[in-house]
Amino acid sequence: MQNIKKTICPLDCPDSCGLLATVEKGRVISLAGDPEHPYTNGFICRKMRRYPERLYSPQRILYPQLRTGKKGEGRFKRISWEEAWDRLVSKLQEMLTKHGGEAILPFSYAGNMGLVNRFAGFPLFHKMGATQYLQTICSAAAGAGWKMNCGKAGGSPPDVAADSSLIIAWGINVRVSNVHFWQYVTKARKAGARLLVIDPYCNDTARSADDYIPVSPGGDTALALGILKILTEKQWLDTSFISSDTDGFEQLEAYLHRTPLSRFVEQSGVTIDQMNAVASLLIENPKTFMRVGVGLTRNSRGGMAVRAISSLAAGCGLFDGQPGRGILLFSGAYSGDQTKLTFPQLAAEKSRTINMIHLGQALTTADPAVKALIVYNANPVSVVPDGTTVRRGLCREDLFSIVHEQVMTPTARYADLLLPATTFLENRDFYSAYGHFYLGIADKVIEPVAESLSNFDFFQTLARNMGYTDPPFQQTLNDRLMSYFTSLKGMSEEFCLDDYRDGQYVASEFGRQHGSMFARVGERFQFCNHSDPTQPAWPCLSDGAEFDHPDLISRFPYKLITPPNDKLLNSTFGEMYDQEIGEVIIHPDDAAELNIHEGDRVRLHNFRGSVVRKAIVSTDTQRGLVVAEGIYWPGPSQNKGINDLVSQKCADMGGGALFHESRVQIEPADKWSE
Ligand SMILES: Nc1nc2c(c(=O)[nH]1)N[C@H]1C(S)=C(S)[C@@H](COP(=O)(O)OP(=O)(O)OC[C@H]3O[C@@H](n4cnc5c(=O)[nH]c(N)nc54)[C@H](O)[C@@H]3O)O[C@H]1N2
Ligand SMILES: Nc1nc2c(c(=O)[nH]1)N[C@H]1C(S)=C(S)[C@@H](COP(=O)(O)OP(=O)(O)OC[C@H]3O[C@@H](n4cnc5c(=O)[nH]c(N)nc54)[C@H](O)[C@@H]3O)O[C@H]1N2
Ligand code: SF4
Ligand SMILES: [Mo]
Repeated sequence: MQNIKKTICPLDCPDSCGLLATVEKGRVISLAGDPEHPYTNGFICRKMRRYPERLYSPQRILYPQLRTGKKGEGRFKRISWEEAWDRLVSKLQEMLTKHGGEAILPFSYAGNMGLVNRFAGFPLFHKMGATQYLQTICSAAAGAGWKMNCGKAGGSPPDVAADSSLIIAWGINVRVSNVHFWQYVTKARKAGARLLVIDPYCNDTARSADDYIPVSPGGDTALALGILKILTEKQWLDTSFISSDTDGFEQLEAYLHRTPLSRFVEQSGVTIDQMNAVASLLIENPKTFMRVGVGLTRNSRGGMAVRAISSLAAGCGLFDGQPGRGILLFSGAYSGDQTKLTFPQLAAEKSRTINMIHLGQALTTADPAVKALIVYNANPVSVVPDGTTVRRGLCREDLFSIVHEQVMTPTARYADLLLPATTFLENRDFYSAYGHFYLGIADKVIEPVAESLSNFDFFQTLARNMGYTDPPFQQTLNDRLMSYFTSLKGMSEEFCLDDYRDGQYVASEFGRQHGSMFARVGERFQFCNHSDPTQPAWPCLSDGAEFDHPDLISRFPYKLITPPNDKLLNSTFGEMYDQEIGEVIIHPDDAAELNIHEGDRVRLHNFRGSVVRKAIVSTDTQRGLVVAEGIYWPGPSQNKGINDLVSQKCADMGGGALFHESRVQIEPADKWSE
């Protein structure tokens, strides 16, 4: 007998799909898109269609395990949960007595976007006085840049794009990382709209676009400001929106006026004709929708790029809420009281803070030293910058690493104590979205596989075993979920909490276009902002940290960016491709100079590390720029990952990472001994 249960995709993807799980004899046999979800519309990506394979994968972690081999070797023996609890409690208590809470470093991100499970460790870590970590790895630079200009205003509903005559995908590979937005692109194009892609390489989306602008990586500020200068000089801007909803335009205008257009052109990497062509498209198409990606912010000018692009959008009045006009970076659909999930009040005093992208540094040089690392919802060995240093840190004999995981990831292989985690199909949670305006609760679809525990059950039990009796540790999952749910603001007027049933999708009031996005939050767009003395007051040009570094340019002549591909979700699903080393796209002229041919194994290297990938020789990339899509697992054979090449330095704002700003040299791999 089969039955179908509703659930929600927990992965870190803007689309947060409504799913239908088909269950037979207690096993999930397939997943499909829910036709009742207004954004999913019955379709899901192929990654998620294959999730049942992951659920029952031979690489699934089924039981608690203790390391028997060397650190990183991935050899373990099974133990019982009783033994695991005993070891955990005695180890943590020893840490607290001997070294204090700051010797404990938690590390988690968004492997599971269910809000209760995502933040489940926070109350215990606050209680223990553990080191706090800044969750900067994804959207911190983008968020900080957006906030500086746009304050509390969120993004436009994605379906507005269906009525646009120009859609701009700016630094986002919609067909790979935001696939459901494509439905609006298709609808708009059927009515004659154009799709313009602005990206350093001709990605899947650009290949299907009407127009493509190959910006220099990190050149978006220059491009946006150059276009804004052209539009200002043509006196084309939306002066009524500028006066009704914005402040500080005169200062930015004065900067644009005194800066020659050639400087913007030069730093953007596009030609003056291309810049003029984009300006003309904006003039011809008042109904423009900008879908802006986080991808363009993963460099040392990333926060500034968001400020410049949103200034261009504001100059064109795209925030005015009129049909077909909009800009979407994050939906910002709801606001809830985060402390109902994290309980910072449990901390007796404020402990030190470490930026999560500095994990390598934290494990090798922090003073006082990190003695215990607790990882859940994340695969830091693969996703964190400077992987070489991270792995060196994890090999420290005096470090105790606890990893709560679903499958045998590169990080799990370094665990001293490895613990089995449920997947979203085995636990209840609450899911919101950052790319659209719906949320919902999904109950478990099947019982936990083997001895796996959800993050919530794991941390609640651990806290109680540690002897903590504070009220948050007595909560059931439903208590915590509902206390957060009832704190939420932003539901549409029709919503009534008492009538809510699992599996229902709740719409945000912001999911409807109604007038200026600033008027509805009672704020104004800030072209100029003096609030942060470390940032220029208005968007302006600056040099890139690694790309424009004079010492590095000659030694490492190629620029490297590392965007997602359609097989992996960050590093999730890596176990399905653990025999693949991944590819790197190289321009034919560069390949000829390097004597590299299609399909060759090539070694990318810099002073941080080296990685082997398979060459794709193609004009999809620019000269001097190589593109390595996908965070493949280092793999037992190579024990390396693409982030070995990436710096621990921060972006210009928010402490974000520089995943798209590394300098490398390239050699045929056979020149090196493996
Ligand atoms: N299939 C798949 N989907 C995903 C993910 C995944 O790994 N795989 N990751 C998920 C997560 S966690 C997130 S945060 C989002 C990521 O979403 P985004 O980062 O918003 O989108 P991406 O498609 O990753 O954007 C990467 C694009 O930005 C481009 N880019 C890089 N540098 C620059 C630049 O300087 N300027 C411009 N204009 N473009 C630049 C890259 O070439 C690439 O085409 O996607 C989510 N969805
Ligand atoms: N080079 C490069 N590096 C990048 C990026 C890039 O574009 N290029 N993108 C960055 C971005 S945008 C992000 S968001 C980060 C993402 O970094 P992470 O959040 O670490 O994401 P994943 O690699 O997907 O790993 C999530 C892990 O959590 C586990 N997991 C899932 N659900 C649960 C659960 O309920 N409990 C427990 N205990 N574990 C669970 C999964 O099995 C998986 O191994 O990576 C960043 N790293
Ligand atoms: S990964 Fe994204 S597109 Fe795929 S099912 Fe999940 S939310 Fe939908
Ligand atoms: Mo992300």
